[in-house]
Amino acid sequence: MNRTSVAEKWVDGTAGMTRPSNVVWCDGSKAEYERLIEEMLRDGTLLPVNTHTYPGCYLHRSHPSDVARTEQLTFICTREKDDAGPTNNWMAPAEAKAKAGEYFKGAMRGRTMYVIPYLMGPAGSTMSRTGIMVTDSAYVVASMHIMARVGDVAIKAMRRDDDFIAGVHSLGDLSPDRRLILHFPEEKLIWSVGSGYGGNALLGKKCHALRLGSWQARQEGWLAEHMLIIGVEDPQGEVTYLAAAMPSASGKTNLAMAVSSLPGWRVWTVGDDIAWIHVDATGQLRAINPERGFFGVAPNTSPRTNPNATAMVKSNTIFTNVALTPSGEPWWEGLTPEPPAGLVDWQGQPWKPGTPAAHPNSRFTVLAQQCPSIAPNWEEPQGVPISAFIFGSRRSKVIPLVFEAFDWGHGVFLGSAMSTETTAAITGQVGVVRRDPMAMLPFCGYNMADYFGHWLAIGSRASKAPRIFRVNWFRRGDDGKFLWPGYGDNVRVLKWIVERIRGGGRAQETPIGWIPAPDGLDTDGLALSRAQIAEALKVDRGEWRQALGELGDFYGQFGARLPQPIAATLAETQRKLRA
Ligand code: GTP
Ligand code: SPV
Ligand code: MN
Repeated sequence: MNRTSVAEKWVDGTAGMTRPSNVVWCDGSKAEYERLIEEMLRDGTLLPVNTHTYPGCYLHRSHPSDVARTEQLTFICTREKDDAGPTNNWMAPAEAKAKAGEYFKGAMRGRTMYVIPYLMGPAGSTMSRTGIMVTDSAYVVASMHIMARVGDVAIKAMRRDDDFIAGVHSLGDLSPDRRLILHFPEEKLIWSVGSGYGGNALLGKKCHALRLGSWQARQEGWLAEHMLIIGVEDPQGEVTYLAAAMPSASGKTNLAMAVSSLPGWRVWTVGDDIAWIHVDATGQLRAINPERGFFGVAPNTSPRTNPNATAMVKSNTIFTNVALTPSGEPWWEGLTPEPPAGLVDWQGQPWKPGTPAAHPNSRFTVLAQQCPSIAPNWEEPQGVPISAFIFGSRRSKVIPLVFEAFDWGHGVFLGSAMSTETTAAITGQVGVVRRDPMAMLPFCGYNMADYFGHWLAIGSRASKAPRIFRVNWFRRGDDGKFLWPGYGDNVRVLKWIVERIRGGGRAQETPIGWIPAPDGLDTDGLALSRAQIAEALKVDRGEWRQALGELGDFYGQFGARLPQPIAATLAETQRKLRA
């Protein structure tokens, strides 16, 4: 392997700080993956599962205090605090390095330091980017094999000696008191210590592809987004590509793999979590999925909700923090209507009814190529042409099932106005409403006011700006139940979106955007009354006036940095709601 001297020097320096007993450069081969699995089975990092029904699958049980992203320990370390902005945790670079340096010092003693050159994006794509991360966790290496393209393919893709994001990861002692996830965008550097959990430890994913990625994207004029990418095929075989942002554990993987309840309609999966989007020479927005696999939420994945994912994780999958049945099969809440007898819970204890069997944020890690709905062109270097963006969140009240922005600027406003109820994907209280613009609150590596401005600028560079839609599968009725069946029935909403893009799709104007007309949505065969559909689509002016008041407070913290068109659209919407 042709390792660059810059990389070698950086690796040596990192070993000097962390003091591993040996250093191994990873080649990404199948043999390497198998060696890692063997090693982890020997030391108990992985447990076998039933190899007859789940060939090539394993279970990892994490430390019980290391089961989700820890946003309070995640920092953007820019020289100027204002460049991180009011929505990010900030630490001065020198202070951050002094603090984490203590935790890294000698942290790899007696351990192997793996060096992982990785490529985010398809080989041969000008949109792809490279990184090199080191880690002392074999679980992280095996997961990186699945989630990124590892080895020579990455080295070859480097355009210069220093063309990589450098990432240092150590499990440290796994103590939340000695855990930090630090980003130094000005140095193309990530330091993560004290956690082995996905988004904290697989540095190619949220740290590189979103936080540093969004920083680079702004400098270079593209978008790095927390978005799924799909192709929606109509009964005539025409495919329309969409990208959708939704907060963590709020439906991206499920929509990306949806099995349509409408005959003739079909969803093709291009990506389920991250999209890198460029404006091409003709002004068309094109998206690639920088990842190679899926790190998906297990609970509620079932043959009914997500048959593609259920089939996909039947082989060659690493499960984390799921339960086990007496015959050694993985199990999680929702997989079957009733829990099987004799379950062992995610911590390895006999399951007690009333407690979670699988952790609510238990996950599967699996190659994208195993997905039955993977798009045949998902790895094409030029990406797929995006016709519309969707912003979705988890709101039990206020937000209608679907509506369409008036234009690009209004759509950017709707994305910036997004709020959501928190989930188990982050450590902390679940179900609390918080602001989450474009589902990027935890992932935008710079000042979000500048990010809104960047979105506005991208629209003006597009020859034909994609349409923008807002969705909410999670609105509840007075009885507390979901108003919309979701999952495969979400394709009914996608159908309306595709019709709108093509100039059809019946809609009515409201102060917040275009809502489907009473007969606009295809509800054929759905056991929902007209009244129930109207309830799911309702725009309550009183609720909206209050919500937009709170939005004004949120915008306020950006001061003069907030782009004027965003503030103007808020004022205009408030005026319409008062009229
Ligand atoms: P991250 O990987 O954390 O970014 O999550 P994600 O956005 O990919 O979310 P995912 O699709 O894994 O869904 C998270 C949870 O929401 C799962 O338990 C799903 O079953 C549930 N969910 C997804 N789509 C729907 C839907 O349409 N309706 C309802 N009620 N629940 C859904
Ligand atoms: C999310 O939390 O948005 C995830 C899981 O997709 S993680 O990769 O851990 O961030
Ligand atoms: Mn995510």
